[in-house]
Amino acid sequence: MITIYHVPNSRSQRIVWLMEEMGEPYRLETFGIPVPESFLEVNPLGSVPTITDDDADSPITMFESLAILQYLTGRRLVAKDEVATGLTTGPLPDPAAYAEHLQFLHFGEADLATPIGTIFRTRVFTGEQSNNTIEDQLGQLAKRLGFLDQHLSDGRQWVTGDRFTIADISIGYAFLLAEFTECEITLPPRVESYWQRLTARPGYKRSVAE
Ligand SMILES: N[C@@H](CCC(=O)N[C@@H](CS)C(=O)NCC(=O)O)C(=O)O
Repeated sequence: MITIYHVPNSRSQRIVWLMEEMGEPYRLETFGIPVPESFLEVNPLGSVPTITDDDADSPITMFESLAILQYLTGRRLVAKDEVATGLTTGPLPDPAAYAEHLQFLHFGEADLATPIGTIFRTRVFTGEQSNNTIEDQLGQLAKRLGFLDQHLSDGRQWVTGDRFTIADISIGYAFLLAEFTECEITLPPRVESYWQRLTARPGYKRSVAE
């Protein structure tokens, strides 16, 4: 069984969402930030998400949300599970599709969630509501959202085409984080519609109800 160490609205939301999409049972250990001292025995960094997998030959503990998304789908891909196969993209038979998948999977964290998180942390931990770094990060976010809007202009439903994948979970979480942290970004129209499609998914709804 997979155990997810979970702080609601944090990046562990990505993992709960994936498990709901896959329909795989999981166990939640839910807490808040600052994380409890006992959690440092599981992950000395104290960061969420962290998962443990006690179904593996020897127990596995891992952190980093996108790596976990890849692990949880990857291990079922190896087992030829159809649902997980639909949610991810491997290197064969189409390297171009694999490259696009990996690019947008990481775009969700590196290009979207990280600057949003940095703005939030700056405001909470330094008390500064506006400074040159925050302005710069907001400018970067506007540029990246504009790019995403353009990317969606061919009418695709999901970021890599007609198939919903973990890249959509990665990006979708960034919008949830923006809402939760009240980051003053405006989603361009096609990105806004994409966000509506994401939040309409039963798997998303179940994950935020947890
Ligand atoms: N890149 C990491 C970021 C992990 C991260 O920063 N998590 C935050 C919550 S969203 C956290 O654990 N904060 C608690 C802390 O740093 O003490 C990932 O995607 O998992």
